[in-house]
This record gives sequence, structure tokens and C-alpha cells, in this order.
Amino acid sequence: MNPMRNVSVVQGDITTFDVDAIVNAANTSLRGGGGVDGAIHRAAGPQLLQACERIGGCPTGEARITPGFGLPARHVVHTVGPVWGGGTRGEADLLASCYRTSLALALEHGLRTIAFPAISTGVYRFPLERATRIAVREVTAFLSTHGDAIDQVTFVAFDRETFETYRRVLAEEQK
Ligand code: AR6
Repeated sequence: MNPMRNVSVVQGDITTFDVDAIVNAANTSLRGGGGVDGAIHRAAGPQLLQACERIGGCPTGEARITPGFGLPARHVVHTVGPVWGGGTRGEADLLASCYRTSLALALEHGLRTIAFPAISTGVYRFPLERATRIAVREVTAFLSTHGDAIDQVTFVAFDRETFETYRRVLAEEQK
């Protein structure tokens, strides 16, 4: 099966997506923050923070799952991307691991539609083009082995530059 068939990019606000799971670009405390994390907590309501506090935290490169509470999405997969430190601290592997572990968690919970923000490319300053290539590579690799269990992976770009970068990298991948 062609794994690209199930992958798309749209520009928008991930908190509005009606999917089985949206992914949150969280921090290791799982106590909320700014950026997409703040937006998800605001839209989900205070129960999300309580659920995250019960989990207690998450190491960089791993993922944890909670219900979506007030969100249209049924679940939130919280993953912790690496802070960019120049590229010599395993950042690329850790970011790849975020995508892999998030998808593995979705699979384990029988979730078929999942939306990702551009993890680590905001406050954590991971270079956008490199991060996009990692995201696209990991998602397509996962779908090439588990494509029958996942119907749709959507990359949600908040801004135009992110949207155009994903569109270009996805188009290159489809060649
Ligand atoms: N929908 C989709 N994407 C969004 C939204 C939204 N509503 N809001 C922002 N983005 P960032 P990081 C984009 O900084 O770099 C938090 O404080 C944003 O434009 O949210 O992984 C956490 O608690 C960018 O393209 O996440 C951590 O401490 C992308 O989401 C830290 O930030 C990621 O930007 C994580 O930093």
C-alpha cells in the first residue's frame, strides 16, 4: 500500500480537529505551557491538567495518552520533543522517537485518525526543514508497516511557513 495516501497537511488550529487523537508538543512536566500545549489545555479544560498530573511527567522522546475532555478529539497524545541545542545532543533521534512512540500509542489504543503539530519547531527552536523531514519520514515509515490500522495522519501547520515546508517535503516524498 502507498503510505502517502493516508498523510496530509492542513493549516489550522489543532484544538479544533475532530480526530481520534491530537498530539501535544508538551514538556517533561506535562503541566502545560505556552504554544500548542497552552492552546490544548485551554480548549480541553482543567480535567486535562488533572489527568496529566496523575501521569506525573514524561521523558523527552516518549509519549503518554489522556482523554480529550472538552476537545473535539477523543484523546490527547502528549509527547515531549527535544530542545534544539545545535544538533549534537541526539535531537534528531529524540524527535524521530516522538513520532514513533506517539503512533505506537495510537495503534495500541486502536486510534485510526491522528493529527500532529510541528513538534519542537516553536519554543524549542528545532530547525523547521529538518524537523519536517524527520516527521514525514517517521510517519511514512510507520504507515508502510501499520497502514491498515491507521486511516489518516494529518500534519497541522499553524503558520504559512510551516504549511509550505510540509507541502514541499511531502511532494518530494511522493515523487
Ligand atoms: N495548533 C497547531 N499548531 C500550533 C498551535 C495550534 N493551536 N499553536 C502553536 N502551534 P510550540 P515546541 C505550533 O512552541 O517547540 C510549550 O510551552 C507552533 O506555531 O508549541 O515543541 C510546551 O509546554 C509551532 O509550529 O512547541 C513546551 O515547554 C509548533 O506548534 C514547549 O512549548 C510547535 O511550537 C514545547 O516547544
